[in-house]
Amino acid sequence: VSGKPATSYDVVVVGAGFAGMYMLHRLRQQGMTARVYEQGDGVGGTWYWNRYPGARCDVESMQYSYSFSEELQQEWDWSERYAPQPEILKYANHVADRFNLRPDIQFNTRVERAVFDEAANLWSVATSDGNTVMAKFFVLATGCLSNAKMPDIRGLDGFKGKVYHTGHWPHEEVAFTGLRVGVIGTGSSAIQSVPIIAEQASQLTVFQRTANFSIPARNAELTEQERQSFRSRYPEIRQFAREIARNGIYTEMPDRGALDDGDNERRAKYEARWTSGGLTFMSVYNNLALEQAANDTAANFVREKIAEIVEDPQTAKLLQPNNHPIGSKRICIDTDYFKTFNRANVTLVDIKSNPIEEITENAVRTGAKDYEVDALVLATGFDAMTGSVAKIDIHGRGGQTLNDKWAAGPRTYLGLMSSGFPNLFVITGPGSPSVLSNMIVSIEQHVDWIADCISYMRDRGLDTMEAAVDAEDKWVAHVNEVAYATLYPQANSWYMGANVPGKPRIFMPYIGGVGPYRQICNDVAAKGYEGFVMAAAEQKKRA
Ligand code: NA7
Repeated sequence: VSGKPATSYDVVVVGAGFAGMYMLHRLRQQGMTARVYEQGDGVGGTWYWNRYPGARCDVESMQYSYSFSEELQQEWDWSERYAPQPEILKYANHVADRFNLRPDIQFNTRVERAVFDEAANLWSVATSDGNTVMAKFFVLATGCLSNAKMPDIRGLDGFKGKVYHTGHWPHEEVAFTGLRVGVIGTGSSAIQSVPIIAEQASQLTVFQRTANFSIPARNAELTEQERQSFRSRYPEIRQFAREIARNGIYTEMPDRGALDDGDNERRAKYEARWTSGGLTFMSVYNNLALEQAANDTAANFVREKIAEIVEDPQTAKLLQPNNHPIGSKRICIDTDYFKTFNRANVTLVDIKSNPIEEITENAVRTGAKDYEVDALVLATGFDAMTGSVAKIDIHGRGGQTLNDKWAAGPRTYLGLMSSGFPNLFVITGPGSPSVLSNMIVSIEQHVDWIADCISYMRDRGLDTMEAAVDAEDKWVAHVNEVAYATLYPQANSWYMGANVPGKPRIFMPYIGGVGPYRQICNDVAAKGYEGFVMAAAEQKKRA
């Protein structure tokens, strides 16, 4: 390759999930050249990797879908209230074909290193196939829950049976029939997969460190009438999700707090939400995330439900979360999770009071006893929000690495850029609503904002853009302040980085709500990208 000039693009995008695909589409519409690198051999990101049994989105399918194309949203038929992973992946593939995205996506290729060349104002991007390309803009569409976290448990490597991570599930069929299976972790992935694995396995042992709140999903097939009713109201629904809803989901907005109702009325409201199912359980009142006493009413309601469902009182007690406010860890929604523990072949093991000491060749060993298993499912989650960014060796101005800059926690302005790293955008990065929202709503907002910004720069002959240090400092302080006005930081959650040993405890997403956040981003743009420094190269280099 020596002597050959590097290929150059206007934009290099990392990741071909929902963010990367829409980013590519927007850039091409603007007549820009873009190259997307994707480590998987297909599109879909999180929905490409998370193929575990029972994987489905907990945002309803009619809302967990792109809104940028009217034809697409009118023509695509979602089959169920919550789309199962294979259907979401099919949708992602449909989008890739419909908008002819594949020619600009290079699959099976990781971006390993990116260095900002200060003389040329270009990013030099090195990929796992040994190539290096140049790009004016570098966009990380790497996803927030994409870097599967293996637990650091002694002996795991020596286990003789099969080991699966929910976030990195094999593409071929996995059969647990007749096997003794151990599931480690009780987050959303476990809560979705445990009821299904229990039906297949001869014996299922679930190792729980922290009990989680979960609400029935009440999944069902969508009728054509339901789909049509949604479609005909799409303009209103999408606008609400973008501009008004706090989490990007169309739902009734609560007008009162939990303690404004009497006991009976409150109970009736919780009961109604429990019966209708889904994430909107938390939006029955407007202060559940803010006031402990209000939160307790919802938490107690769910704890009572668990006690009603689970027959063995000791197991029920263990399944009742008791050390974090409801919602402060991402609330789960399930189909028969708690009921599964009534099955004779399912056992719950409390590894909080009795931690796993090691994994032997054929068992999970706690201080109390060995639990023999033939296969292990690690439902241990992700190094969320920053994990996939950190895997890329990114060098900004003065050779500073992003990992060094973020060593004490991510620092961004608006969750979009980090000072010292010109022309580097993060889609749904830390400091934006991201994982606290319907991801597709947040993805579309960021992609549109970034695409508009790039076109603004092109129109004005500007070469670089970066976050100003003071704007970034203020934003980081604001993100923190808003978070600490809520109950969220009380939980050892992945929002806080608390699930990764050694990761700094910082509340990473912006909790101010997607509507207000969008307004802030729009205002910043309207004021000529206030808080960002934009410049034209003073001297254009001679060829
Ligand atoms: P989560 O929600 O991070 O859950 C991971 C679970 O694994 C959780 O119960 C953890 O307990 C447990 N865990 C993690 N590491 C260990 C070790 N080392 N030992 C024992 N138990 C461990 O990941 P999910 O994949 O379920 O869901 C992620 C998101 O995807 C979800 O919120 C939805 O938005 C979709 P802990 O709570 O840390 O004590």
